[in-house]
Amino acid sequence: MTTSFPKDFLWGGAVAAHQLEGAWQAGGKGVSVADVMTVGSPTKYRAITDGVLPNEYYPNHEGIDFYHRYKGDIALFAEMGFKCFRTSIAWTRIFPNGDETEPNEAGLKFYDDLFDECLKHNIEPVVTLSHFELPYHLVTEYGGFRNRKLIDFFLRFAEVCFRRYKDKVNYWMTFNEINNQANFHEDFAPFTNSGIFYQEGEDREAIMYQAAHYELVASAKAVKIGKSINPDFQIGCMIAFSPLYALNDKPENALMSLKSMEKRYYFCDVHVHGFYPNHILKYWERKGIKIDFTSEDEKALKEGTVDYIGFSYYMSHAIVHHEKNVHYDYDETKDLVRNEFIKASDWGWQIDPVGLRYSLNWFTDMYHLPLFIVENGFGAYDKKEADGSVHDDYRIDYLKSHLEQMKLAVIEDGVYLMGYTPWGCIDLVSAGTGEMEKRYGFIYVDKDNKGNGTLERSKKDSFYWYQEVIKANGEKI
Ligand code: P53
Repeated sequence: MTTSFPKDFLWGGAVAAHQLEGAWQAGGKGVSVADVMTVGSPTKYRAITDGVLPNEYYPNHEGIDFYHRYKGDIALFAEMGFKCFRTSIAWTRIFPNGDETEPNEAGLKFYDDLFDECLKHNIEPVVTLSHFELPYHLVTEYGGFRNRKLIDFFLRFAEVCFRRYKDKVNYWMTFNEINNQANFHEDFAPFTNSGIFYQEGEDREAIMYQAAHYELVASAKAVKIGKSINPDFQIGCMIAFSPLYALNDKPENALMSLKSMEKRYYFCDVHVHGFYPNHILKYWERKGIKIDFTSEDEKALKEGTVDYIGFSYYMSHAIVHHEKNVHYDYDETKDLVRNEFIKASDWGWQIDPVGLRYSLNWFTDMYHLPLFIVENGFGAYDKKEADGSVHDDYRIDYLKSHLEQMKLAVIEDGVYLMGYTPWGCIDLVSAGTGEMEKRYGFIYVDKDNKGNGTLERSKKDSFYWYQEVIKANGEKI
Protein backbone atom coordinates (compact mmCIF):
# COMPACT_ATOMS: atom_id res chain seq x y z
CA MET A 1 0.00 0.00 0.00
CA THR A 2 1.29 3.47 -0.83
CA THR A 3 1.82 5.50 2.26
CA SER A 4 3.04 8.72 0.72
CA PHE A 5 2.73 11.09 -2.19
CA PRO A 6 4.31 10.06 -5.48
CA LYS A 7 7.92 11.20 -5.95
CA ASP A 8 7.00 13.46 -8.84
CA PHE A 9 4.07 15.10 -7.04
CA LEU A 10 3.70 18.68 -8.26
CA TRP A 11 3.90 20.90 -5.19
CA GLY A 12 3.65 24.55 -6.09
CA GLY A 13 1.54 27.66 -6.02
CA ALA A 14 -1.00 29.38 -8.26
CA VAL A 15 -1.72 32.88 -9.55
CA ALA A 16 -3.30 34.50 -12.58
CA ALA A 17 -1.62 37.10 -14.78
CA HIS A 18 -4.15 39.89 -14.29
CA GLN A 19 -4.07 39.60 -10.49
CA LEU A 20 -0.36 40.18 -10.08
CA GLU A 21 1.49 41.30 -13.21
CA GLY A 22 0.29 44.90 -13.32
CA ALA A 23 2.08 46.76 -16.14
CA TRP A 24 -1.29 46.91 -17.80
CA GLN A 25 -0.04 48.83 -20.81
CA ALA A 26 3.56 47.64 -20.99
CA GLY A 27 4.90 46.08 -24.17
CA GLY A 28 1.75 46.96 -26.11
CA LYS A 29 -0.66 45.12 -23.81
CA GLY A 30 -4.33 45.80 -24.50
CA VAL A 31 -7.14 46.47 -22.02
CA SER A 32 -8.67 43.33 -20.52
CA VAL A 33 -11.92 42.81 -18.65
CA ALA A 34 -9.89 42.89 -15.42
CA ASP A 35 -8.68 46.40 -16.28
CA VAL A 36 -12.17 47.89 -16.02
CA MET A 37 -12.99 46.53 -12.58
CA THR A 38 -12.73 48.55 -9.38
CA VAL A 39 -12.57 47.55 -5.69
CA GLY A 40 -15.53 46.05 -3.82
CA SER A 41 -15.71 44.85 -0.23
CA PRO A 42 -16.04 41.57 1.68
CA THR A 43 -19.76 41.61 0.96
CA LYS A 44 -19.78 43.28 -2.44
CA TYR A 45 -18.38 42.21 -5.81
CA ARG A 46 -16.25 44.81 -7.55
CA ALA A 47 -17.92 47.11 -10.07
CA ILE A 48 -17.45 46.96 -13.83
CA THR A 49 -17.01 50.40 -15.41
CA ASP A 50 -17.74 51.49 -18.95
CA GLY A 51 -14.13 51.32 -20.15
CA VAL A 52 -11.21 52.76 -18.18
CA LEU A 53 -12.48 55.96 -16.51
CA PRO A 54 -10.17 58.78 -15.37
CA ASN A 55 -11.19 59.05 -11.72
CA GLU A 56 -11.50 55.41 -10.78
CA TYR A 57 -8.95 53.21 -9.06
CA TYR A 58 -8.25 49.94 -10.86
CA PRO A 59 -6.14 47.64 -8.67
CA ASN A 60 -5.11 45.29 -11.48
CA HIS A 61 -3.37 48.07 -13.40
CA GLU A 62 -0.41 47.80 -11.08
CA GLY A 63 -1.16 44.46 -9.42
CA ILE A 64 1.95 43.64 -7.41
CA ASP A 65 4.14 44.62 -10.34
CA PHE A 66 5.14 41.01 -10.93
CA TYR A 67 5.86 41.99 -14.54
CA HIS A 68 8.98 43.79 -13.38
CA ARG A 69 9.73 41.78 -10.25
CA TYR A 70 9.12 38.19 -11.32
CA LYS A 71 12.75 37.14 -11.01
CA GLY A 72 12.87 37.91 -7.29
CA ASP A 73 9.46 36.33 -6.75
CA ILE A 74 10.33 33.14 -8.56
CA ALA A 75 13.54 32.90 -6.54
CA LEU A 76 11.33 32.97 -3.42
CA PHE A 77 9.10 30.22 -4.86
CA ALA A 78 12.24 28.20 -5.54
CA GLU A 79 13.35 28.78 -1.96
CA MET A 80 10.06 27.23 -0.80
CA GLY A 81 10.89 24.27 -3.03
CA PHE A 82 8.16 24.69 -5.66
CA LYS A 83 8.13 21.98 -8.31
CA CYS A 84 5.60 23.87 -10.39
CA PHE A 85 4.09 27.32 -10.75
CA ARG A 86 0.62 27.88 -12.09
CA THR A 87 0.01 31.16 -13.86
CA SER A 88 -1.95 32.34 -16.88
CA ILE A 89 -0.96 34.05 -20.09
CA ALA A 90 -2.62 37.45 -20.32
CA TRP A 91 -4.45 37.19 -23.65
CA THR A 92 -4.09 40.97 -24.12
CA ARG A 93 -0.29 40.78 -24.07
CA ILE A 94 -0.42 38.39 -27.03
CA PHE A 95 -3.42 39.81 -28.88
CA PRO A 96 -4.07 43.27 -27.38
CA ASN A 97 -7.53 43.59 -28.92
CA GLY A 98 -8.18 39.91 -29.39
CA ASP A 99 -9.11 40.09 -33.07
CA GLU A 100 -5.70 40.79 -34.66
CA THR A 101 -4.27 38.24 -37.05
CA GLU A 102 -0.66 38.64 -35.86
CA PRO A 103 0.48 38.26 -32.26
CA ASN A 104 2.38 40.89 -30.31
CA GLU A 105 6.03 39.87 -30.07
CA ALA A 106 6.77 41.84 -26.89
CA GLY A 107 4.05 39.90 -25.07
CA LEU A 108 5.30 36.55 -26.32
CA LYS A 109 8.83 37.46 -25.29
CA PHE A 110 7.71 38.30 -21.75
CA TYR A 111 6.36 34.77 -21.22
CA ASP A 112 9.44 33.23 -22.83
CA ASP A 113 11.52 34.99 -20.21
CA LEU A 114 9.11 34.13 -17.40
CA PHE A 115 9.01 30.43 -18.27
CA ASP A 116 12.80 30.34 -18.73
CA GLU A 117 13.18 31.81 -15.28
CA CYS A 118 10.93 29.08 -13.84
CA LEU A 119 12.79 26.32 -15.67
CA LYS A 120 16.11 27.70 -14.48
CA HIS A 121 14.89 26.88 -10.97
CA ASN A 122 13.46 23.50 -12.04
CA ILE A 123 9.96 24.85 -11.64
CA GLU A 124 7.52 23.50 -14.18
CA PRO A 125 5.08 26.11 -15.52
CA VAL A 126 1.40 25.15 -15.42
CA VAL A 127 -0.50 27.50 -17.68
CA THR A 128 -4.13 28.60 -17.88
CA LEU A 129 -5.04 30.13 -21.22
CA SER A 130 -8.11 32.08 -20.19
CA HIS A 131 -8.23 33.20 -16.59
CA PHE A 132 -10.71 36.11 -16.31
CA GLU A 133 -8.72 38.35 -18.67
CA LEU A 134 -10.49 38.46 -22.01
CA PRO A 135 -9.57 41.42 -24.24
CA TYR A 136 -12.08 44.19 -23.47
CA HIS A 137 -12.31 44.99 -27.18
CA LEU A 138 -13.97 41.58 -27.66
CA VAL A 139 -16.64 42.69 -25.20
CA THR A 140 -17.41 46.03 -26.82
CA GLU A 141 -17.13 44.89 -30.44
CA TYR A 142 -18.48 41.35 -30.30
CA GLY A 143 -20.43 40.98 -27.05
CA GLY A 144 -17.90 38.56 -25.58
CA PHE A 145 -18.60 34.84 -25.73
CA ARG A 146 -22.21 35.35 -26.70
CA ASN A 147 -20.66 35.56 -30.16
CA ARG A 148 -19.47 32.43 -31.98
CA LYS A 149 -16.59 34.39 -33.50
CA LEU A 150 -14.91 34.26 -30.09
CA ILE A 151 -14.16 30.58 -30.64
CA ASP A 152 -11.79 31.41 -33.47
CA PHE A 153 -10.19 34.33 -31.64
CA PHE A 154 -9.53 32.06 -28.69
CA LEU A 155 -8.13 29.33 -30.91
CA ARG A 156 -5.77 31.73 -32.61
CA PHE A 157 -4.48 32.79 -29.20
CA ALA A 158 -4.25 29.20 -27.94
CA GLU A 159 -2.42 27.99 -31.02
CA VAL A 160 0.13 30.79 -30.89
CA CYS A 161 0.84 29.94 -27.23
CA PHE A 162 1.04 26.19 -27.84
CA ARG A 163 3.50 26.67 -30.69
CA ARG A 164 5.66 29.24 -28.99
CA TYR A 165 5.96 27.45 -25.64
CA LYS A 166 5.76 23.85 -26.77
CA ASP A 167 9.18 23.02 -25.33
CA LYS A 168 8.71 25.00 -22.13
CA VAL A 169 5.19 24.25 -20.97
CA ASN A 170 3.69 20.79 -20.61
CA TYR A 171 0.65 21.37 -18.42
CA TRP A 172 -2.18 23.52 -19.74
CA MET A 173 -5.72 24.42 -18.78
CA THR A 174 -8.21 26.06 -21.11
CA PHE A 175 -10.85 28.13 -19.23
CA ASN A 176 -10.46 28.95 -15.56
CA GLU A 177 -13.46 28.05 -13.40
CA ILE A 178 -15.67 27.80 -16.47
CA ASN A 179 -18.66 26.93 -14.28
CA ASN A 180 -18.63 30.15 -12.21
CA GLN A 181 -20.99 31.66 -14.74
CA ALA A 182 -23.70 29.25 -13.60
CA ASN A 183 -24.30 32.12 -11.19
CA PHE A 184 -25.73 34.30 -13.94
CA HIS A 185 -27.88 36.45 -11.66
CA GLU A 186 -24.83 38.44 -10.62
CA ASP A 187 -22.85 40.52 -13.13
CA PHE A 188 -19.41 39.39 -11.94
CA ALA A 189 -18.99 35.84 -13.22
CA PRO A 190 -20.55 36.30 -16.69
CA PHE A 191 -18.23 39.25 -17.24
CA THR A 192 -15.04 37.64 -15.94
CA ASN A 193 -15.71 34.21 -17.44
CA SER A 194 -17.11 35.27 -20.78
CA GLY A 195 -16.97 39.02 -21.27
CA ILE A 196 -20.74 39.21 -21.07
CA PHE A 197 -22.44 42.35 -19.98
CA TYR A 198 -26.18 41.83 -19.76
CA GLN A 199 -28.74 44.37 -20.91
CA GLU A 200 -31.99 44.94 -19.00
CA GLY A 201 -34.57 42.28 -19.65
CA GLU A 202 -32.29 39.76 -21.38
CA ASP A 203 -32.68 36.05 -20.78
CA ARG A 204 -29.51 35.74 -18.76
CA GLU A 205 -29.71 32.01 -18.40
CA ALA A 206 -30.06 31.25 -22.10
CA ILE A 207 -27.16 33.55 -22.89
CA MET A 208 -25.04 31.84 -20.25
CA TYR A 209 -25.65 28.38 -21.72
CA GLN A 210 -24.82 29.66 -25.18
CA ALA A 211 -21.58 31.33 -24.07
CA ALA A 212 -20.54 28.29 -22.08
CA HIS A 213 -21.25 26.12 -25.12
CA TYR A 214 -18.96 28.22 -27.30
CA GLU A 215 -16.28 27.99 -24.62
CA LEU A 216 -16.65 24.23 -24.34
CA VAL A 217 -16.29 23.93 -28.10
CA ALA A 218 -13.32 26.33 -28.06
CA SER A 219 -11.73 24.29 -25.29
CA ALA A 220 -12.21 21.00 -27.14
CA LYS A 221 -10.80 22.41 -30.35
CA ALA A 222 -7.84 23.81 -28.44
CA VAL A 223 -7.14 20.38 -26.95
CA LYS A 224 -7.03 18.90 -30.43
CA ILE A 225 -4.76 21.62 -31.78
CA GLY A 226 -2.49 21.40 -28.73
CA LYS A 227 -2.06 17.66 -29.12
CA SER A 228 -1.20 18.05 -32.78
CA ILE A 229 1.57 20.48 -31.83
CA ASN A 230 2.95 18.41 -28.98
CA PRO A 231 1.39 15.00 -28.29
CA ASP A 232 2.94 15.04 -24.81
CA PHE A 233 0.95 18.06 -23.69
CA GLN A 234 -1.34 17.45 -20.74
CA ILE A 235 -4.37 19.65 -21.27
CA GLY A 236 -6.99 19.95 -18.59
CA CYS A 237 -10.19 21.76 -17.77
CA MET A 238 -10.61 23.90 -14.68
CA ILE A 239 -13.67 23.67 -12.47
CA ALA A 240 -14.60 25.76 -9.42
CA PHE A 241 -15.69 23.06 -7.05
CA SER A 242 -17.66 23.16 -3.87
CA PRO A 243 -19.75 20.24 -2.75
CA LEU A 244 -23.43 21.08 -2.30
CA TYR A 245 -24.45 18.97 0.67
CA ALA A 246 -28.03 18.24 1.57
CA LEU A 247 -28.64 20.26 4.71
CA ASN A 248 -30.20 17.25 6.45
CA ASP A 249 -31.58 13.79 5.75
CA LYS A 250 -34.90 14.91 4.31
CA PRO A 251 -35.08 12.89 1.05
CA GLU A 252 -36.08 15.96 -0.96
CA ASN A 253 -32.92 17.69 0.19
CA ALA A 254 -30.80 14.71 -0.85
CA LEU A 255 -32.35 14.80 -4.31
CA MET A 256 -31.91 18.57 -4.45
CA SER A 257 -28.23 18.17 -3.60
CA LEU A 258 -27.81 15.63 -6.41
CA LYS A 259 -29.70 17.70 -8.98
CA SER A 260 -27.78 20.83 -8.03
CA MET A 261 -24.42 19.10 -8.38
CA GLU A 262 -25.49 17.85 -11.81
CA LYS A 263 -26.40 21.34 -12.89
CA ARG A 264 -23.41 23.11 -11.43
CA TYR A 265 -20.89 20.65 -12.84
CA TYR A 266 -22.29 19.63 -16.23
CA PHE A 267 -19.43 21.68 -17.71
CA CYS A 268 -17.07 19.00 -16.45
CA ASP A 269 -19.12 16.22 -18.08
CA VAL A 270 -18.79 17.94 -21.43
CA HIS A 271 -15.04 18.49 -21.02
CA VAL A 272 -14.44 14.91 -19.96
CA HIS A 273 -16.98 12.87 -21.92
CA GLY A 274 -17.30 15.07 -24.98
CA PHE A 275 -21.08 15.31 -24.91
CA TYR A 276 -23.85 16.90 -22.87
CA PRO A 277 -25.65 14.93 -20.19
CA ASN A 278 -29.33 14.34 -20.88
CA HIS A 279 -30.52 16.35 -17.91
CA ILE A 280 -29.18 19.53 -19.49
CA LEU A 281 -30.79 18.78 -22.86
CA LYS A 282 -34.07 18.10 -21.07
CA TYR A 283 -33.73 21.30 -19.11
CA TRP A 284 -33.19 23.37 -22.25
CA GLU A 285 -36.24 21.75 -23.79
CA ARG A 286 -38.42 22.49 -20.77
CA LYS A 287 -37.20 26.09 -20.54
CA GLY A 288 -37.43 26.68 -24.28
CA ILE A 289 -33.71 27.46 -24.42
CA LYS A 290 -32.46 27.17 -28.00
CA ILE A 291 -28.74 26.73 -28.39
CA ASP A 292 -26.73 27.32 -31.56
CA PHE A 293 -25.22 23.83 -31.53
CA THR A 294 -24.00 22.48 -34.86
CA SER A 295 -23.04 18.96 -35.85
CA GLU A 296 -19.52 20.27 -36.25
CA ASP A 297 -19.63 21.31 -32.58
CA GLU A 298 -20.78 17.86 -31.64
CA LYS A 299 -17.82 16.33 -33.43
CA ALA A 300 -15.37 18.84 -31.94
CA LEU A 301 -16.54 18.10 -28.39
CA LYS A 302 -15.96 14.39 -28.90
CA GLU A 303 -12.50 14.91 -30.36
CA GLY A 304 -11.18 17.25 -27.70
CA THR A 305 -11.73 15.67 -24.33
CA VAL A 306 -9.36 16.66 -21.55
CA ASP A 307 -6.46 14.72 -20.04
CA TYR A 308 -7.02 15.74 -16.47
CA ILE A 309 -9.31 17.78 -14.25
CA GLY A 310 -7.90 20.86 -12.59
CA PHE A 311 -10.09 22.29 -9.90
CA SER A 312 -10.23 24.93 -7.20
CA TYR A 313 -11.47 24.13 -3.76
CA TYR A 314 -12.14 26.76 -1.11
CA MET A 315 -15.41 25.87 0.59
CA SER A 316 -18.54 23.79 0.65
CA HIS A 317 -22.20 24.75 0.70
CA ALA A 318 -25.36 23.25 2.07
CA ILE A 319 -28.56 23.20 0.12
CA VAL A 320 -32.28 22.75 0.75
CA HIS A 321 -35.23 21.99 -1.44
CA HIS A 322 -38.07 24.49 -1.53
CA GLU A 323 -41.53 23.04 -2.01
CA LYS A 324 -42.37 25.33 -4.91
CA ASN A 325 -39.34 24.12 -6.83
CA VAL A 326 -41.16 21.21 -8.45
CA HIS A 327 -38.42 20.49 -10.98
CA TYR A 328 -35.56 20.64 -8.49
CA ASP A 329 -33.94 23.41 -10.51
CA TYR A 330 -30.74 24.69 -8.91
CA ASP A 331 -30.58 28.40 -8.29
CA GLU A 332 -27.42 29.45 -6.50
CA THR A 333 -28.95 32.68 -5.24
CA LYS A 334 -31.94 30.97 -3.61
CA ASP A 335 -31.06 27.51 -2.40
CA LEU A 336 -27.75 27.75 -0.55
CA VAL A 337 -27.92 27.86 3.24
CA ARG A 338 -25.47 28.11 6.12
CA ASN A 339 -24.06 24.86 7.41
CA GLU A 340 -24.05 24.99 11.20
CA PHE A 341 -21.19 22.47 11.44
CA ILE A 342 -18.60 24.70 9.83
CA LYS A 343 -17.15 28.15 10.37
CA ALA A 344 -16.73 30.78 7.69
CA SER A 345 -13.89 33.19 6.82
CA ASP A 346 -14.25 36.97 7.16
CA TRP A 347 -15.53 36.89 3.58
CA GLY A 348 -18.21 34.33 4.44
CA TRP A 349 -16.44 31.39 2.72
CA GLN A 350 -17.27 28.24 4.67
CA ILE A 351 -14.16 26.37 5.77
CA ASP A 352 -14.51 22.63 5.27
CA PRO A 353 -11.37 20.48 4.97
CA VAL A 354 -13.35 17.22 4.80
CA GLY A 355 -15.04 18.69 1.75
CA LEU A 356 -11.70 18.50 -0.06
CA ARG A 357 -11.52 14.74 0.45
CA TYR A 358 -15.16 14.55 -0.61
CA SER A 359 -14.31 16.52 -3.77
CA LEU A 360 -11.37 14.32 -4.72
CA ASN A 361 -13.52 11.23 -4.31
CA TRP A 362 -16.45 12.75 -6.15
CA PHE A 363 -14.35 13.67 -9.18
CA THR A 364 -12.74 10.26 -9.21
CA ASP A 365 -16.04 8.40 -9.01
CA MET A 366 -17.60 10.58 -11.70
CA TYR A 367 -14.76 10.77 -14.19
CA HIS A 368 -11.85 8.46 -13.38
CA LEU A 369 -9.27 10.96 -14.58
CA PRO A 370 -6.12 12.33 -12.95
CA LEU A 371 -6.88 15.31 -10.73
CA PHE A 372 -4.94 18.47 -10.00
CA ILE A 373 -5.86 20.78 -7.11
CA VAL A 374 -4.89 24.01 -8.80
CA GLU A 375 -6.34 26.36 -6.16
CA ASN A 376 -7.00 26.12 -2.46
CA GLY A 377 -6.35 28.66 0.25
CA PHE A 378 -7.45 31.03 2.90
CA GLY A 379 -8.14 34.69 2.15
CA ALA A 380 -7.51 36.57 5.38
CA TYR A 381 -6.36 39.86 6.89
CA ASP A 382 -2.68 39.78 7.83
CA LYS A 383 -0.69 41.99 10.12
CA LYS A 384 2.91 42.67 9.18
CA GLU A 385 5.21 43.17 12.18
CA ALA A 386 7.91 45.81 12.24
CA ASP A 387 10.55 43.23 11.24
CA GLY A 388 8.51 42.20 8.20
CA SER A 389 7.29 38.91 9.68
CA VAL A 390 3.64 37.85 9.54
CA HIS A 391 2.32 35.34 12.06
CA ASP A 392 -0.35 33.69 9.97
CA ASP A 393 -1.07 30.60 12.04
CA TYR A 394 -4.73 30.74 10.85
CA ARG A 395 -3.53 30.23 7.28
CA ILE A 396 -1.26 27.37 8.30
CA ASP A 397 -4.21 25.79 10.15
CA TYR A 398 -6.39 26.06 7.07
CA LEU A 399 -3.82 24.59 4.71
CA LYS A 400 -2.72 21.92 7.13
CA SER A 401 -6.24 20.65 7.70
CA HIS A 402 -6.84 20.55 3.95
CA LEU A 403 -3.56 18.78 3.27
CA GLU A 404 -4.44 16.12 5.83
CA GLN A 405 -7.66 15.40 3.96
CA MET A 406 -5.89 15.47 0.63
CA LYS A 407 -3.42 12.93 1.95
CA LEU A 408 -6.20 10.62 3.11
CA ALA A 409 -7.78 10.82 -0.31
CA VAL A 410 -4.51 9.82 -1.94
CA ILE A 411 -3.39 7.21 0.55
CA GLU A 412 -6.62 5.65 1.80
CA ASP A 413 -8.94 6.26 -1.13
CA GLY A 414 -6.40 5.91 -3.90
CA VAL A 415 -7.35 8.98 -5.91
CA TYR A 416 -4.90 9.90 -8.64
CA LEU A 417 -3.71 13.36 -7.72
CA MET A 418 -1.06 15.07 -9.86
CA GLY A 419 -0.30 18.04 -7.68
CA TYR A 420 -1.31 20.81 -5.36
CA THR A 421 -0.93 24.53 -6.06
CA PRO A 422 -2.40 26.69 -3.29
CA TRP A 423 -3.92 29.91 -4.50
CA GLY A 424 -2.17 33.25 -4.37
CA CYS A 425 1.17 31.89 -3.20
CA ILE A 426 2.21 35.53 -3.15
CA ASP A 427 -0.35 38.19 -2.08
CA LEU A 428 -2.23 39.54 -5.05
CA VAL A 429 -5.41 41.37 -6.07
CA SER A 430 -8.58 39.46 -5.19
CA ALA A 431 -10.58 38.41 -8.23
CA GLY A 432 -13.98 38.77 -6.60
CA THR A 433 -13.53 41.97 -4.64
CA GLY A 434 -10.41 43.63 -6.06
CA GLU A 435 -9.03 43.96 -2.53
CA MET A 436 -5.32 43.57 -1.78
CA GLU A 437 -6.11 42.99 1.87
CA LYS A 438 -7.81 39.68 1.21
CA ARG A 439 -4.50 37.87 1.33
CA TYR A 440 -3.66 34.28 0.46
CA GLY A 441 0.12 34.39 0.17
CA PHE A 442 3.08 32.71 1.79
CA ILE A 443 4.79 35.94 0.77
CA TYR A 444 3.45 39.25 2.02
CA VAL A 445 3.29 42.19 -0.37
CA ASP A 446 3.21 45.65 1.13
CA LYS A 447 0.18 47.24 -0.51
CA ASP A 448 -3.33 48.10 0.69
CA ASN A 449 -6.80 48.28 -0.84
CA LYS A 450 -6.29 51.86 -1.99
CA GLY A 451 -3.03 51.09 -3.74
CA ASN A 452 -0.67 52.52 -1.10
CA GLY A 453 2.48 50.62 -0.15
CA THR A 454 6.07 49.92 -1.09
CA LEU A 455 5.33 46.59 -2.85
CA GLU A 456 8.10 45.13 -0.73
CA ARG A 457 7.98 41.35 -0.26
CA SER A 458 8.43 39.53 3.06
CA LYS A 459 8.09 35.94 4.21
CA LYS A 460 5.16 34.92 6.38
CA ASP A 461 5.33 32.08 8.91
CA SER A 462 3.41 29.97 6.38
CA PHE A 463 6.36 30.33 3.99
CA TYR A 464 8.58 28.27 6.29
CA TRP A 465 5.80 25.82 7.04
CA TYR A 466 5.12 25.12 3.34
CA GLN A 467 8.84 24.83 2.67
CA GLU A 468 8.99 21.97 5.22
CA VAL A 469 5.91 20.30 3.76
CA ILE A 470 7.47 20.23 0.29
CA LYS A 471 10.85 19.15 1.58
CA ALA A 472 9.30 16.10 3.23
CA ASN A 473 7.06 15.47 0.18
CA GLY A 474 4.00 15.82 2.41
CA GLU A 475 5.19 13.27 4.98
CA LYS A 476 5.22 15.98 7.60
CA ILE A 477 2.23 18.32 7.62
P1 P53 B 1 -10.97 35.81 -4.54
C1 P53 B 1 -15.50 32.77 -6.44
C2 P53 B 1 -15.62 31.55 -5.83
C3 P53 B 1 -14.58 30.64 -5.90
C4 P53 B 1 -13.42 30.96 -6.57
O1 P53 B 1 -11.05 34.31 -5.07
C5 P53 B 1 -13.31 32.17 -7.20
C6 P53 B 1 -14.33 33.09 -7.14
C7 P53 B 1 -14.22 34.41 -7.78
O2 P53 B 1 -14.11 35.38 -6.80
O3 P53 B 1 -12.23 32.52 -7.95
C8 P53 B 1 -11.04 31.79 -7.91
O4 P53 B 1 -9.79 36.42 -5.18
C9 P53 B 1 -10.23 32.30 -9.07
C10 P53 B 1 -9.09 33.18 -8.68
C11 P53 B 1 -9.44 33.91 -7.40
C12 P53 B 1 -9.59 32.88 -6.30
O5 P53 B 1 -10.54 31.90 -6.63
O6 P53 B 1 -12.24 36.44 -4.95
O7 P53 B 1 -9.81 31.30 -9.96
O8 P53 B 1 -8.79 34.01 -9.75
O9 P53 B 1 -8.56 34.89 -7.04
C13 P53 B 1 -9.95 33.46 -4.96
O10 P53 B 1 -10.79 35.70 -3.06
